[in-house]
This record gives sequence, C-alpha cells and structure tokens, in this order.
Amino acid sequence: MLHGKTFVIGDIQGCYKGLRRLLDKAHFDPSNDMLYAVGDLVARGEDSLSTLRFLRDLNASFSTVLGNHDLHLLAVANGIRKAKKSDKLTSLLNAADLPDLLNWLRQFPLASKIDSNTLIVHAGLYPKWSIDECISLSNEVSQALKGDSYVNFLAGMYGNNPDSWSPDLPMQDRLRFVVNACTRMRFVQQSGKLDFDNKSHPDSVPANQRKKLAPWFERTNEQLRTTERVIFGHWAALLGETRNPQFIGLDTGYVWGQSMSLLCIDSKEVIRIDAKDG
Ligand SMILES: [Mn+2]
Repeated sequence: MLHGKTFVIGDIQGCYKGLRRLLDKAHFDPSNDMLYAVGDLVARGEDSLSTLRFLRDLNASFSTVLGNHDLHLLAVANGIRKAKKSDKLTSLLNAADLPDLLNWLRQFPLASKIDSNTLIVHAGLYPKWSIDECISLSNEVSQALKGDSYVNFLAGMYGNNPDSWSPDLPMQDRLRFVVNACTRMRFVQQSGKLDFDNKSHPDSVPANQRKKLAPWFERTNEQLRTTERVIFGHWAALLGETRNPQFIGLDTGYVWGQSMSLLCIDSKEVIRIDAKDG
C-alpha cells in the first residue's frame, strides 16, 4: 500500500525524455507515490520503447487507461493495421521484449476510477453514461482485450459505426462504440452522435453550428453528479481548457511542441514542462 502522492499524467506519446523530466520536476517517488496515465503512452514521440519499459518497471506504482494509439500499437503488432512511419514505432516493434510489453499493456482498462468520485478515461465520458456505466462497459472491452482471442477483437475494432449508443447494439458493434467513445471522442452532436471529423479547438466551430456540434463535456450528462469529475487526455487542441472544473484535460500537446502535464491529486497542482526546453 502506497501512502505518498497520487499523480495523473497527460498523453506521453513516446516522449520518454519529457516523461522523465516531468517526473523529476514533480519529485515522483515510485516507492511511495502512485502514477496514473490517461493513455496514449506511445506513438509519434522519439522513444516509445523506453517509455513502455520504464512504465512497466514501475510495477504497482503505475496504472493507465488505454488510448487510441495504445490500441493501435496492439493492432499493428498483430498485423491488423500497417504501421505509419510518423508513429516512430519501429524499434518497439522490433524489440525482443515486445510480446511482454504488449501482454502487460492489454491488461489495462479503457476507464477507471482513481478515487470514489474521479474517473480517468482517454477521450472522455460519453454524455449518456454515468461513471459506473462507463466503467462497466470498459470492463466488457477489457475482457475481450485480456482474452486469448484478443486479436479477433482487435480485427473488429476499427470503424466509425455505430456512431450513437444504444444498449441493444449487437456485441461487436457495442464494443466498437465503447472503444470509440472512450478513446476517440471529441465533439458530440445533440442527439448523442459522435463526430469523428473535427479535431480542432471548440472555438473554431462556427457560431451557427455550436449547438449542433459541442465538445462531449459541454453536453448535459444527467447521470453525472456535481461532486464527480473526469480526467482525460486525447484532445491536444484544447490545451487542457474545458472551462469547467469537473472536467480536467491533461493533453497539452508535448509531442506537438507544447507541454506535458502532470496533475497532483493531493495538492491539485498541475506541473508542466515545455517541449522547447527539452
Ligand atoms: Mn488519443
């Protein structure tokens, strides 16, 4: 049992040096402190291999939820998708310990509570779900990911449909929707339909479309209590701003030359390092 501080780190994306620099700045002590990540541990940054090895070796002082790039790594490593050169995954994909790292990675969920009222999830909380419902659906995906036939699951995971939630979806559609909501969501239409086209800042949506297209965290969630909060990553263009303290964005775009963020749950302080100082 750890009695030190609890930290949550934003998207690392293989930026190993940045990760180490940020943990040093925060005086993270793996023998006492706990580190959670909001996913997208790998891809695009300079050293995804060292990033995964380092995080795995933190053992019980580290946990994460999976992001779209983490799932993509699993798909690429199993021959379901082709690697993109820009993902810079070559040395990871050629590493002798790749199977160990993948087996370690696929044990993690898509959504998790870090205390009784705080959810961590890579993209966000789908507005029609409570935190507990999100976790229970995440567990369904997790069972498939942990299972022996997880490669079959990965093969059926890709696609933008269905783009709206219904509890009656057939199993493969149901799991695909949960993956998309938890790892890819940004804008959601009023009907609850996920929009996969727009990755920009919410302010860039033309005024006459704002009602139609709003960030997931601006849609009313009738099941979310005011004491609950959601910590997420994924949407670098936000630079962490949601204008609502219930929703804490931690992807501040380090891999794009901005900064990497680490929230200390105990002090509520956000510690940042800038890519330009790396
Ligand atoms: Mn992402």
